[in-house]
Amino acid sequence: MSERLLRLLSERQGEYVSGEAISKQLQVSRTAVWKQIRKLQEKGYRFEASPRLGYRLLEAPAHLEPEEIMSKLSTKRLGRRIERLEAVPSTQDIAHQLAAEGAPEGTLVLAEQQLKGRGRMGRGWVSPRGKGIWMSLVLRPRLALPFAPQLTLLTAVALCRSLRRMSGAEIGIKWPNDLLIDGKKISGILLESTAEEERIRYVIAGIGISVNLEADDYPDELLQRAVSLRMATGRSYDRTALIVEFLDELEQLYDLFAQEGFAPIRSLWEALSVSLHRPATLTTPQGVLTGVPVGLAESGALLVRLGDGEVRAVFSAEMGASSSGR
Ligand code: BTX
Repeated sequence: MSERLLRLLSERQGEYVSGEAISKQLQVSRTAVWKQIRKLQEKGYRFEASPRLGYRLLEAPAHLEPEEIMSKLSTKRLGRRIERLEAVPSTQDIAHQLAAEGAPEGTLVLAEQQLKGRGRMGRGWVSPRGKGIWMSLVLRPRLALPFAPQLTLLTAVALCRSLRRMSGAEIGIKWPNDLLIDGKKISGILLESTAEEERIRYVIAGIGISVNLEADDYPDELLQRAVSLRMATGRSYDRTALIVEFLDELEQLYDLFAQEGFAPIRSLWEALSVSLHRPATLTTPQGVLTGVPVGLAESGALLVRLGDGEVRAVFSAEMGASSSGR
């Protein structure tokens, strides 16, 4: 009920709504409304209450609140269960545990701070308290394991489109999953899959967005390569609004993918990519390749034109120097 109450009051954007109107709309007693208001106040919401006019929402808490996120979402599945934690080693571990216990698709784990946030290949992810979005989402796609990279690309497209809309910044995707502004990383995606006989059981999509970090939140050596939305655009952002925009976008693309396959996602990715049509060095498990990435294969692999004209599909690699630094 507190989710519906919040939705009602925030839709009125600071206007008063009478206690009677609220109790009618939510079909509960006026005492029940008052009790919910008290509960929300304890969580950091500020309301003005007038005996004549009713209630109006003045301010939402600065920390992330599952009810508030859910009250604003338009999704059917993604983010319909949210676990919010203060400080954890990594949201990935919690999401794995919940998924193994049967948590439904769309379950979201959010933390204000990560003490051991992780990137790919054993790298770390800087996750200071209250400044960014550090979250892991449980997905249960009907997909064979070799196609899992398509989901990484799909997530990058959803993240890039939603962050562009909210910030107006020129954000591009560096293959396979980094989001960059002017060559500096603002967001990273880490997909971890669990499979049984080549079929995916579940995927944990870990997403880190450096939202309101300032220069001294990063170790010095990272400042060359990393930037936050706030540092890039000069203003701070409401993290709840960014999460809502991203989950709404992701669910739409995820449904499109289920209905029409990877082709429409591939076109969207190619349009947002900053990795295509410029020479790059790719360090693959099989060795180093130099060539020009020209697009994506149906599988999600990167197509690279080599010096002799051959086009090679690359499934996993570190993309180096020529397009932008890591
Ligand atoms: P990646 O391996 O592509 O990127 C890791 C690299 O990114 C680091 O080595 C460092 O250079 C840089 N980096 C570290 N922290 C930041 C930051 N806050 N902003 C920008 N650049 C940074 C990308 O891995 C995948 C990252 C996923 C992070 C999410 S957060 C929620 C979930 N939980 C968890 O432990 N990981 C995921």
